[in-house]
Amino acid sequence: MTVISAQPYDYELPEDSNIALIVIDMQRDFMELGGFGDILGNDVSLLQAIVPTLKRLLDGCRSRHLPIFHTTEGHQPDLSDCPVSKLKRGKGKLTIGDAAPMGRILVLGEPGNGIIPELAPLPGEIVISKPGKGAFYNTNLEPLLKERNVTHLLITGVTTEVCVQTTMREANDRGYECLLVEDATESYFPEFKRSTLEMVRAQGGIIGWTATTDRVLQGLRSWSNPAIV
Ligand code: TIU
Repeated sequence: MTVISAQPYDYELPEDSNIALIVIDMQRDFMELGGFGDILGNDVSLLQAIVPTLKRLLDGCRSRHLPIFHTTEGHQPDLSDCPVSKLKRGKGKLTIGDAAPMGRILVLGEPGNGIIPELAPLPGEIVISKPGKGAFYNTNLEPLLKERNVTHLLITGVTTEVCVQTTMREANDRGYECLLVEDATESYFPEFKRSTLEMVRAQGGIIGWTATTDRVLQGLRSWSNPAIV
């Protein structure tokens, strides 16, 4: 049994479990000026703080041979997968699909949709394009996790209370044991991040667990991917 020291209590990885890392939406659209996060009126510089920590976690998970899934939020160029409600939301001057400094906003394949270079996926890591906030909605994430017998998920990325929390709730309802990595997720609103961490682990871990990157890496030292050994 591998144990990660977490809140509200230890997060356990029994012998027959398998754990994967999910990195949500570390794309230029949310991290840089001129992207979707910026046009919604957010201070995108706040999200930069987690990049070195998330890189350290990613490298640690790579060295332990965890399956790694990256996601990006984006839409087909014809926007056929974007609900009108999402297009209209916010009443801003620019919206999804409009031309902006990093290409068309939140459109797949545009420069803004690319994952930031520091966290670029390696060959063999899976990149899921998702049209919604949750990574399970209208994607093939669940069958890919099932193929790999994944039972436990480390959840990271941006933003904590939007795509990260939505994904964690979707995963929790599907039976995955989820741990949100506290210093590998960030929000444009520090109080929303704090609240999300609290609501996830409240009521005996109603949605799952939270722990720091150091604790996760410490726990994973004794972990071997059953598909590798
Ligand atoms: N606006 C905001 O906080 N987030 C998003 O729109 N998407 C993600 O969280 N990825």
